[in-house]
Amino acid sequence: MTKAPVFAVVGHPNKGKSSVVATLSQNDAIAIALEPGTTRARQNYPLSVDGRTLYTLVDTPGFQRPRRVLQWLEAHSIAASDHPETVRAFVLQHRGDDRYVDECELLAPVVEGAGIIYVVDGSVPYSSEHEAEMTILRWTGRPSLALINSIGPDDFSDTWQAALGQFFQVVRKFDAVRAPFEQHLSLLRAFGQLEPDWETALEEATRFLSDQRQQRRHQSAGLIARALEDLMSHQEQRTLTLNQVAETSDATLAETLRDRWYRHQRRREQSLRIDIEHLYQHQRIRRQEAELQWHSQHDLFAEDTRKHWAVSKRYLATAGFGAGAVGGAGIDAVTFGSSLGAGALVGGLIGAAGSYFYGDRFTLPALNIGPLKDGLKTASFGPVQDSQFGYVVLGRAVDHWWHISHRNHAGRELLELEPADHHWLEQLDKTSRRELQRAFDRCRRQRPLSHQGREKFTAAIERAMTAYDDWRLNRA
Ligand SMILES: Nc1nc2c(ncn2[C@@H]2O[C@H](COP(=O)(O)OP(=O)(O)O)[C@@H](O)[C@H]2O)c(=O)[nH]1
Ligand SMILES: [Mg+2]
Repeated sequence: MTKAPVFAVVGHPNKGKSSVVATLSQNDAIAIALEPGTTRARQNYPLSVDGRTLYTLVDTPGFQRPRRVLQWLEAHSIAASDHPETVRAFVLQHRGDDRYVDECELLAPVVEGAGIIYVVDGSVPYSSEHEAEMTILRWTGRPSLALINSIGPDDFSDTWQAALGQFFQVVRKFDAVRAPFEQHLSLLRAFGQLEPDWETALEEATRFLSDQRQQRRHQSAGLIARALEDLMSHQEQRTLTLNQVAETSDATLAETLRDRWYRHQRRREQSLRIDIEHLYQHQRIRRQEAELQWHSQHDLFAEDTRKHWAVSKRYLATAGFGAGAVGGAGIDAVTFGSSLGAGALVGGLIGAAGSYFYGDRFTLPALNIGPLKDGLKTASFGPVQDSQFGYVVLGRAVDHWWHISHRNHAGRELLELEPADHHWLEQLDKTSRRELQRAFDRCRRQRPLSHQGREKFTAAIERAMTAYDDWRLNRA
């Protein structure tokens, strides 16, 4: 097996070198700072899949004294044919020399065989002060690629392109923070073209990464399916002695169980978020998201939450919603208006009809107190009977997944999850709609999904994720 390629990411301080390393090595632990000089020693960041290193990125300090270095090189070179040797001699002779610590650190991996990724900021004008460092890099004779990464809003990439083209074999625009995954792959392929020794390894790397991306999508669907099963079937229970029954009012009991139920649902949703983030190797995302909310007095989902994530009546009709329970009466016959009063009443109606409610608000479970048995009574709260709950949780989960799967590891901005203004599931095919609704129905009856049932549920969620991805793409 050939050795995995190594790329040294070099350039001026504070131009996005560490950001490029973070993105290409899928590692969000890399120091990216506002202050120049964050990186003093070079640092290796391998990208591994299944314990195998596909390639390694080397983060380096920026050039500090390129003109001095070039002077030295010119003074010690006789002909162009000795340029790579002269650079090597420079590094050997100046190790430990305080003046050239940064240059030695960044040139060492290159003279040891790394390829060069030179990073510049295309939002500031090109200036000839870069020519010394570009010349040094050219002298190394290593395969080289320049990236124009724009940090600010202005665009001077044309002049950059013209200048860089004279020093580097390939010049690409590459936004370290926003470049889509396909561009990461395309960079790797470009490097494979530059260095025949790396072509096979990098072809393989792009294949591994594409497969991994598919797998992660599938695994995410599985994680979302599990969370939905938990959330939709969750029940809080409490067993009371006769004394306790006498001392505790139904209202208090309902409140306690309901609070515990809310808390469980919120925690479970949070753990799903973290699982998805870790799956994509995002370990330190700061996230802001409205919690699942209810109007606690009425056991109603907060209207905002519902408005943004619930599905429409038309959607439900095509999902096989209410079949059987509603029968010939038609779906609209069981639609209550928002004029309908307190949650308790609504809850009662739902319990009685064994059906759903999808008016302008939607309901959460009612308290259930079982019969006396051996001097004990069992009170329970849940599972939720309203399948809109499932659609809300699903919508929020898919939206979060989408942001994570498209986020580069250089991203440091707060992840703000805001509700969509669109019934995104309307893109989904009918079969998937039915699979989702069927799974929700089983869960709310606390009937665990069979292995096959879960596979179908997961597949439907995965198609919903794809539909959402397409919808986002078309909107962009
Ligand atoms: N908006 C934006 N900011 C970036 C981009 N790349 C880097 N930055 C910012 O530029 C600064 C320097 O980035 P860093 O990767 O640490 O540069 P380095 O010193 O060359 O390693 C940081 O504040 C980054 O957040 C980019 O593509 N877009
Ligand atoms: Mg850095």
